[in-house]
Amino acid sequence: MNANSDNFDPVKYEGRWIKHWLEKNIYVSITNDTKKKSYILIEFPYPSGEGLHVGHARSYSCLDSVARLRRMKGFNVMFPFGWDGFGLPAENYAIKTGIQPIITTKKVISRAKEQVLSWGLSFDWDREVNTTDPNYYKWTQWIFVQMFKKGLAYKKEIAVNWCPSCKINLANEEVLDGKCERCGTETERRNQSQWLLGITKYADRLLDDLKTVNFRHDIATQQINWIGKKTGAKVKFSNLEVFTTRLDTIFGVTFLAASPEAMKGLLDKVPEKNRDNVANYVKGALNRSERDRKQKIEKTGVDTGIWVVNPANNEKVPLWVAEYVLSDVGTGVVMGVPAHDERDFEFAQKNGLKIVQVVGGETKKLINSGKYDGMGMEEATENMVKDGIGERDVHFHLRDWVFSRQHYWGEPIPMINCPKDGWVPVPEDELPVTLPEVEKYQPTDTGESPLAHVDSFINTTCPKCGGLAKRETDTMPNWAGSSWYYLRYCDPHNSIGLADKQALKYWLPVDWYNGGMEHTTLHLLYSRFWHKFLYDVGVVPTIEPYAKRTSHGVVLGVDGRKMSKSKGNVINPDEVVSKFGADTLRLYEMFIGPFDQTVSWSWEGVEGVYRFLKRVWRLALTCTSDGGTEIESAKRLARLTKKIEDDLESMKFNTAVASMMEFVNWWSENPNKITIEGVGKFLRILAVMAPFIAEELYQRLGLLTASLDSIHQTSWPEYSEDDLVDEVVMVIVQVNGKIRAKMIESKSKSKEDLEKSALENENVRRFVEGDYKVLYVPGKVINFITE
Ligand code: ANZ
Repeated sequence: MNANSDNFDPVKYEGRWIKHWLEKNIYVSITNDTKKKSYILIEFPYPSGEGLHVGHARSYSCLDSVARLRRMKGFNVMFPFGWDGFGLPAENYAIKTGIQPIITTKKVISRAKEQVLSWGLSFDWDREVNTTDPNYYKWTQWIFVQMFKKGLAYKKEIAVNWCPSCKINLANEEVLDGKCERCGTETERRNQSQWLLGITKYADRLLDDLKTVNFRHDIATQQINWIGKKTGAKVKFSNLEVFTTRLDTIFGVTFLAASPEAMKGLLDKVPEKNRDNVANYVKGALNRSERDRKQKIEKTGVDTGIWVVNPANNEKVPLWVAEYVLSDVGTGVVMGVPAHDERDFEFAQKNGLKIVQVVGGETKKLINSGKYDGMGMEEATENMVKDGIGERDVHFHLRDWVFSRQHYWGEPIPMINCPKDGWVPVPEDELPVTLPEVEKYQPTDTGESPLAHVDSFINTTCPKCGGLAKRETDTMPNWAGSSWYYLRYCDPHNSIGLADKQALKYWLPVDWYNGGMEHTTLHLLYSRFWHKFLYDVGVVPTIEPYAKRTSHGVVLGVDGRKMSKSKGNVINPDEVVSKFGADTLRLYEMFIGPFDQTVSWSWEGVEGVYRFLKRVWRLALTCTSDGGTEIESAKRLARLTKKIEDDLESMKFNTAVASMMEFVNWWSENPNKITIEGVGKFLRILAVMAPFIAEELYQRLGLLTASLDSIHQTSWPEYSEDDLVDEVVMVIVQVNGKIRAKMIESKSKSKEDLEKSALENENVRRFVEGDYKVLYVPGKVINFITE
């Protein structure tokens, strides 16, 4: 055997193993297997001209190691992959190259597939899906039709966010600080007739059911805030309704303020002498972007001359129009309580309005409030509602989802507009409505879909009356196909349903879903909504799609800045693979830093990992000890096995790699202490992180049982508990001083790690919502303080 480490040439053997693994089908998952299932999911990529980047490689490699670990531990693991092919990145690439999106998308996907294959990820390619495949989007359209039938899809003229650069209407979730989330251009408001999906009907369930899943704390919090449930009351001042969270302060109302949008509809009620002034103010405000208005520090406004009656004390208060009142919050009209609301205070001060205090300083009891004096906030609200001053009401920040896009590269919305019958869905047996080939797929300046110019597509007959009718020309947003792809993976070739019920029952919910933080209030929320709808119509067996959700941090350039072509700091993963091999790329990206944190690239780090692998290569091939048991190495291997298991399951990929390195350091100092059997164990552990070198060495050393095709079919090394005896302690977990769990943990575990493990416990997490502090008495008690 050649023990020379100079012949360490990963690039040479990696390609061979990729082929071998594909041929031997070693990563396939079988539906309804008797083994316990584990469904591990990473967000499928959208193909853009740039190819996949090191960020993809990082999260994929990390979750791949979990999938591999669980597979070796005897789980029937499904780790699928696919392509989110519709949408802007693909369309923009097609526009740039002047080649039809259907062609560029295929090309880009096949290129990306080569990349993914080269990384040695253990995907089950039999389950590959592609959202642009008519056999796939047939079901995306089918779901839309079901929503329409249940009244959840409806068309309405609304103000939409228009990105003048992408020429696209965006959902609220896609606008960040008034700017397009993709290109950063400031968005404009436009009125347009759009399809909307009634996600708000699911707001309460989307909120409440978060308690049934294990989402990372900040992911759950972001969703809670985005849904933004506010409990309060609605009150009528004359004919004007306001929404308030502080009904108890109603005796302190000194004015009402309407948003410019709400005022627009009230102009005819404005007394003649004020009308021009008010109309001018409204006009000026409506011309400004939402963002400007939200940021505006100065609280401007105009007195409308209208007086309304406060139902609590029958006093008259003036109605103003003011920019700080937002059209999409509550009813668009607020009751101004300057003594107790900061925004109202600024407004009153600037405009010389009265300020009346109605809640006493220290006691926080009501004053100046007639018969309610002396009551606390809750008691006063309760009584005011009883007395009919206002009605309890709930408001959400969440809005219905704008689902129309006037773009070519998306699923056609399967609807037909009949002059007689109105909107009629395309009959299910006529789905899919395939996207026609067109000459011009560029978006138009008018905001009309490119399909609007394709007569052969538009003109059709009404499924109800048979008369002449027109097809909808809008397409779906790029979030459509991804809202249910994890269901299709369960049964990707089904032609009579979106997936077989038994298959869904077996695989759902997804056990672990990892993806970008930026999708928290977009894809993640949307897909939870679709899933709940599909549950209601009896298609899926669970109320939630994902049992667990985690997110990864971003990989920055060596300069610590976001990678971008213009900065010239983009690291191409292909370059790393062709120079060092995929194992180095994978291990380095696991090692680079804590998984959920932002990290910077370092070539020294890459080289360090490469040297580590080279060392493993040399040590394994020069192992001479072939008999007996060596207590020290057995113990070390047992602990390593346990450590890697624990680290991977708790996403500490970096410390997992560090432990491997530590072991190898010891090994190189004690080359005779490890038997060939020990080397085999070590390689089986390494196999989950660096699958190529582990395979190559295992087979070279002749360790593979004849009945198997790969080290990746072997099982995870076993160890005896005796070998582990590291000191353990029992840690008590409290939330606000109440005992919620007890954990047996290694004495050396850090506070941060204990905190994480504690939060993984359902009984602890349930009680920890919002911000919290942690008090830790080492080795004894960990206490979460949430109040
Ligand atoms: C009177 C009041 C008194 C309010 C008080 C608050 C405190 P938050 O506070 O963020 O939970 N509001 C209602 N509609 C609005 C609109 N269209 N634009 C701007 N503000 C609006 O949100 C609820 C409160 O926001 C409501 O309760 C209302 O002011 C204001 F001491 O009513 B409140």
